[in-house]
Amino acid sequence: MFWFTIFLFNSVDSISTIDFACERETLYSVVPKSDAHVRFLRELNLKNETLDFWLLTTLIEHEVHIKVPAEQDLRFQTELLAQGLKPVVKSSRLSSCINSVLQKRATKYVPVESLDFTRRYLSYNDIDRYIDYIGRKYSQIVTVSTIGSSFEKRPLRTVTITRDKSNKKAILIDAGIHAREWLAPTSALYVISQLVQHGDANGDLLNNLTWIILPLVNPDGYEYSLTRDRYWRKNRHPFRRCVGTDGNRNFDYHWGEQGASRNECRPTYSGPKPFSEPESRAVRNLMLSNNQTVKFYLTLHSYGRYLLYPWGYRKGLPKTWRYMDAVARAGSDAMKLSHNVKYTVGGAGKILYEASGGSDDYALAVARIPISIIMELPADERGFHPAEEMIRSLVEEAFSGIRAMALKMMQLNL
Ligand code: 0X9
Ligand code: ZN
Repeated sequence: MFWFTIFLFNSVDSISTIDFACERETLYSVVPKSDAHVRFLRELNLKNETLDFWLLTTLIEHEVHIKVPAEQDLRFQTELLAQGLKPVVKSSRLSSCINSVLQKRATKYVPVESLDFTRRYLSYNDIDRYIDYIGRKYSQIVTVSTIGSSFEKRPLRTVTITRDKSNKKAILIDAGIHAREWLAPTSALYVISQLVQHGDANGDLLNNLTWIILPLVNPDGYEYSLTRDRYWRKNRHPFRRCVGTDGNRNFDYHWGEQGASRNECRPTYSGPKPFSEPESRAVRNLMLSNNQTVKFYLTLHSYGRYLLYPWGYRKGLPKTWRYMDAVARAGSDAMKLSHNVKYTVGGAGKILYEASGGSDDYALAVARIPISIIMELPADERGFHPAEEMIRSLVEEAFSGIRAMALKMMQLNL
């Protein structure tokens, strides 16, 4: 471990000094070949607190990605080899430290009309400025609302897009509950831009549908991951020993059961009680106050190219899974056609792992939104932060899937 001292210039031009540890870490890829391998990896995830599973599925022959700190490296390799698993180094130069070029770019002032989130990752402030701008410039079809605030008091803002106020069905999209999944808020912004700035090409999506979009559920975590620790996942609520709750373990449906940690130092900490966090409460209120019209809840995450539906807290499926499967398959077919990519479709608990307290399960079971889907967007070899040159094609791909899912949902009698 080595220590860096970083000088940050904040907006009032004073200088603050922050010391933090830059861990040297390795990202491994492992491919389970049997059920025993899958079980072993799942148990390793539950028992070893220092490993960070970036990609974990229960499917044989599907890659699993694990970030391993330097001091654990030898033990990790030995344990896996003993099971007949061959860990392959995907990246040996990972560091949670922020790349200063990226940081400077994210904080550089750019006039709002020129902000281009398809070419670089935006800071929280820039996302907020863009939302404001869209609200002002397209006020005939866009309403911007503040639906709550984050733990550190950043406003949580939705963009509602509707052409016809008497609209019947609505789609609710949120993104960025997990801080480090930068492509998720970026894709939500891209959906907004396509609908409002390219409304002519997307008339079919606006005619009979209202879009309610919350592009950044966890702004405190997002900003922290952009400026301090790029692999930060949770929000920034401080507890006695560690910081942060995993928002996607904090919803009150089978809260605190499988796949959610009670340890506040773990990336999947469920929080001290259901809805202990302002961000998950804001999403809940948004679902409940619109549940008469919202027929489709789509939550954007990364990574792995998955379209998944409940249940997440267990392996089984709800009675209505076929509707969600049809919508998800429309999305994966469209992306296969437009970008020749393969999305895996199925139940979240079955395909990934069981994890309770997720927003997707809550949407279906409690808010009674009939179609609830989690979209795990793609990565490149850098994992959560694809190269900026890749952003455009990745968000275009995502939009082609989202457009097809919205159209499919409209055909269903929900
Ligand atoms: O673990 C999660 O929260 C999601 N994966 S991620 O890599 N983006 O963290 C998957 C959640 C699936 N849904 C539920 N388990 N409810
Ligand atoms: Zn996520």
